[in-house]
Amino acid sequence: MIDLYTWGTPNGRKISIMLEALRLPYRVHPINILEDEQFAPTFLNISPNNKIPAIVDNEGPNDETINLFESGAILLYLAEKSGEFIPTDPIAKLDCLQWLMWQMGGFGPMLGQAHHFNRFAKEKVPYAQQRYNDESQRLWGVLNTQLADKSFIIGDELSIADFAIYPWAMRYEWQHIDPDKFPYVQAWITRMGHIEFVQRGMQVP
Ligand SMILES: N[C@@H](CCC(=O)N[C@@H](CS)C(=O)NCC(=O)O)C(=O)O
Repeated sequence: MIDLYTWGTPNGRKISIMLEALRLPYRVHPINILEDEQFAPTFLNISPNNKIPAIVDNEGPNDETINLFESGAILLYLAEKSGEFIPTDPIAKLDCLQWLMWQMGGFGPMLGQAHHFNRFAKEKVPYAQQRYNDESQRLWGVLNTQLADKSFIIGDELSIADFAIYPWAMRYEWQHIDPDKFPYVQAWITRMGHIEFVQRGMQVP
């Protein structure tokens, strides 16, 4: 059984989408980051960077219980454990990994900063808003180009790259993004939104 420590944020939902997709039994442990529960010592034992998501799998490699944090590492772990949502062909696999890393290094952190300065900053900082809104526009443009001739991020097959990117794209209003200006992303969002396990994963916790 997998224990998922999460909250209703894009990074958390990457993992609930994956677990729903794999039809694996899992228990959800909400960590209310608005109440600083991510700093509780019991949680820090699992996620030393005090952030969700994290998992505990009592059927890990070598039959050991493993704790895992960082959503990209968790997605990769679950993909390799199940053999699903990651290509076996080495070149296609690299493509999947580069888009996963693109999300982990850019489409998450930069959009996260846009969320912060557009919605949560205690004072208005126009320079920061401009910087991160411009970067969000640029990243959405990159994604739009990638999706111009594909159903999913790396082609015809769904992969962990889709699961990593989708929950962030769904927060477009917080990024001051008009999805109509990115028609290929918009079409992919619609496609993803019709998948039942994606819908379920987006409701967790
Ligand atoms: N690179 C990390 C980022 C995780 C992250 O930023 N989690 C946020 C919620 S989306 C969090 O737990 N924030 C609490 C805090 O910063 O104290 C991952 O992808 O897992």
